[in-house]
Amino acid sequence: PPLIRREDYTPFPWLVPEIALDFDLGLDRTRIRSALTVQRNSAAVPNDMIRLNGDGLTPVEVKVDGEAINDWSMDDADLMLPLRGDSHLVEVITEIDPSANSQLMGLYASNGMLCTQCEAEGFRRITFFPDRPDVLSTYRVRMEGPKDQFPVLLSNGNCVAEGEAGNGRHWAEWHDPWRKPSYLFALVAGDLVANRDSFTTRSGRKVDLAIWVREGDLERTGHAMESLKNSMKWDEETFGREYDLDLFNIVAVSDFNMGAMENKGLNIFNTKYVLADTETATDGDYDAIEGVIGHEYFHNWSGNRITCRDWFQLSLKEGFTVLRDQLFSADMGSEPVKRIEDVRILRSVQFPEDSGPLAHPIRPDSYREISNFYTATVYNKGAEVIRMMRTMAGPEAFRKGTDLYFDRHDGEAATCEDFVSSIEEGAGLDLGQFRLWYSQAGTPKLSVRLDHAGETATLHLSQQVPATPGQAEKKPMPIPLRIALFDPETGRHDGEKLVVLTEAEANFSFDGFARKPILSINRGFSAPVSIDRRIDSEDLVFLAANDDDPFARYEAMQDLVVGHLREAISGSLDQAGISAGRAAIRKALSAILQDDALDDLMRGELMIMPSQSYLAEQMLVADPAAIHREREGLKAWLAGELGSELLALHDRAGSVSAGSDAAARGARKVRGQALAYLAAGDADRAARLASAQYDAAANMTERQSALVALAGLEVPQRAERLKDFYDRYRGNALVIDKWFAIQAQSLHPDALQHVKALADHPDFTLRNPNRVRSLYMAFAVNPHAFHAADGEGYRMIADLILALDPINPQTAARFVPPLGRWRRIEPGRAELMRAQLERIAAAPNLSRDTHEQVSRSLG
Ligand code: DPP
Ligand code: ZN
Repeated sequence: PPLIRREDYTPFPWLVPEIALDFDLGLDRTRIRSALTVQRNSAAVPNDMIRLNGDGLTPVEVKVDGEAINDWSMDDADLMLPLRGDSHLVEVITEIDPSANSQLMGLYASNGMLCTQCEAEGFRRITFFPDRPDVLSTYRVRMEGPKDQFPVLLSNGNCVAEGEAGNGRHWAEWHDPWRKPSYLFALVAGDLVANRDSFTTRSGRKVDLAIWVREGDLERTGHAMESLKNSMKWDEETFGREYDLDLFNIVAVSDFNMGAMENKGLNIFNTKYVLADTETATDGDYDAIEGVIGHEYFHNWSGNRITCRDWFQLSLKEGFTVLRDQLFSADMGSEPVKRIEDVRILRSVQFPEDSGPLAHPIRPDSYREISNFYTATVYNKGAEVIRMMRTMAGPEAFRKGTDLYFDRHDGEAATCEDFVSSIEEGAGLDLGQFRLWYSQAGTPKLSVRLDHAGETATLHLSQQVPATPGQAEKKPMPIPLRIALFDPETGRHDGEKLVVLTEAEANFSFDGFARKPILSINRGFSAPVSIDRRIDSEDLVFLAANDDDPFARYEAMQDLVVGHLREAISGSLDQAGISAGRAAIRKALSAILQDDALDDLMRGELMIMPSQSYLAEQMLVADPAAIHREREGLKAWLAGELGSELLALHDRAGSVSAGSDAAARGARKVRGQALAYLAAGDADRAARLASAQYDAAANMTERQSALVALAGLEVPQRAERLKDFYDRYRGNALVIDKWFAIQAQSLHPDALQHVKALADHPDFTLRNPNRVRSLYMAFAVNPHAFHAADGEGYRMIADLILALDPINPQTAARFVPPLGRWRRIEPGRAELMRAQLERIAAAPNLSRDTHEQVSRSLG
């Protein structure tokens, strides 16, 4: 497959101001007539041919200006037509089989309904079209089909006409007044019911809202609807963005590759991000729904009104929209807790990506398959980069920058550069050097030391940006750091400062310190860097107990544990060193358990141990077995030392854990954390506690955390409660996904055997992405099982990739990165991982998706 390069961008020689689509719908046979008005693009190099992208299509009929023609040709999968004049009407008929579309790209059948997914390049699987985001058209869509099978017919924009067609058939016509690229096209036809509501915008437009689901799911759409209304209001208040149609539809489908899709006026969602009630969804699920509903809604401006010029600019809409959804969720709930959660995801998913064979800048320079670039780097690091601009500008000036961006580029297909220039000008920042964040991959490593002499404290900073594939040499990046200097005796500081490191090395001096202060740095995680700080563990214990920046407090706790485990894992600690390290952690954790000033949501965050993947990331070459052993060993030791405090917390939280307010949610969170520690200690006691919690649970949050604890233990209650859970929720796909995932992710020594057996369970299928992920992604991120010393875990993931690739290549390719980490794993396992990648690479007919990921991983 060819390499596509950012620098090769050229505008398309033809404009397509209008497209009319006519669908004759059927599950196994849908016929599509499309009519494009095309005009020469005076801004492009003229071309007497038009290339209409296709994927797996054969034209049934081609007409130009009303006449059937036969001088068309195919170039691979694309349709090439000669066009000699300045404007033409091009009509093409295609026919597809939605029920055979297991890739879930284009138009496909799911549970008897028809739906679409067109981002990034799915529209070309429906009809021939210049399927690129810089070709903007207004869409008119007519669809017709059997009324009993498809009583509901939806597309983008407004329904302008509908009627009966005889023979039990009906039709509807939709018109979207806003120009859009093909990736935002959507169509849904099925037997659905709606939760209806409305929202009046600040300028008085009444918008009808509908969330469409299958009969029986309606009662679980309330939270999604509340989240939607909150999103609409928040975007008006925070970014000045108002909705621009009279109708906003959301449809939930159970077979979906992504989380959700922002199609204009017709968002299509994975059911996972719509359906919730307290019996079947956890607090985490509720938060995820709010975040994704917000995310897709916010795309209406950051993505739809202003879209991307080409797919290299993906972070233009995704990085910005992730930042917008993060700020929204922070405003709806706890800002510090949200920040910590976002950083945890960044560091456990994006940092490993940035230090491995698939590292790429947030604005990539080349790709073979764009689906492979919907990554944590483009999304989450992309959001961090824009957040840094906001930190440097301050929120008010940043808003001036975004206002200018929306004003200046509304209706356009824009670039990341357009965004940066708008912020630069609107916010009054110089972002010259800052643009390196768009072009350089890799997580900068920052070394930090604080010296003290006389009354002066001097902060020494140096940065190093590691080499990444294709980028051996790096330039220093501007790194904005929020810092504070604490007086160790008063426990206070005299105000936070922002320092921006722009050189490879620099010193910053601060006067007026009679005593050596304690440094709190990268407060709020102001820059997405990894920090190596020379700091005593007493100072970390101090910060973990006293820092007034909640993130910094969390970070001190993490550093304390990471620092200790790193030494313990490397074997460089003697008995005294182990005792001293553990004692410091015990002291800090105990302070967290006791601190009455902390709310439980925050306490729960502070209790969470650094993940194995984050720990592995700290080492050049990691031994997963040693990491697992030391991390679990520390947990078990803490469970023993702080057993009565943890039990008391579990008990106290159990008495206040009902309800949906922050206090109850916090109680459920610390309850789950307390149980996780206790389960590492005395197994019988933990099993009794967890079983009792499971049996008494009035909500999924508590039931799930109890089952997670039990699933990791070799106790009789394990099988009993797993069976109960399955019987209780049989038929509810989203909850059965949890049942698979809990077992695949468990700490149980036989987790790998359990996954093998579950693959043969009648409820398991490779055809549903949620189900595949619930078993195999959960397994691939379960280090002790995936990294089984004999390589069996690697073989299972390779087998999965090979089996799934012909069915759903986009989802199959997502399983390559866990194997791609091989260079950072100890040599014995590394060899076994590499061998599996070689085996995949040697398979015939590999998809472009999987082929690209495997060859980059081996390269
Ligand atoms: N639907 C995906 C998202 O919203 C891709 N745009 O991020
Ligand atoms: Zn998005």
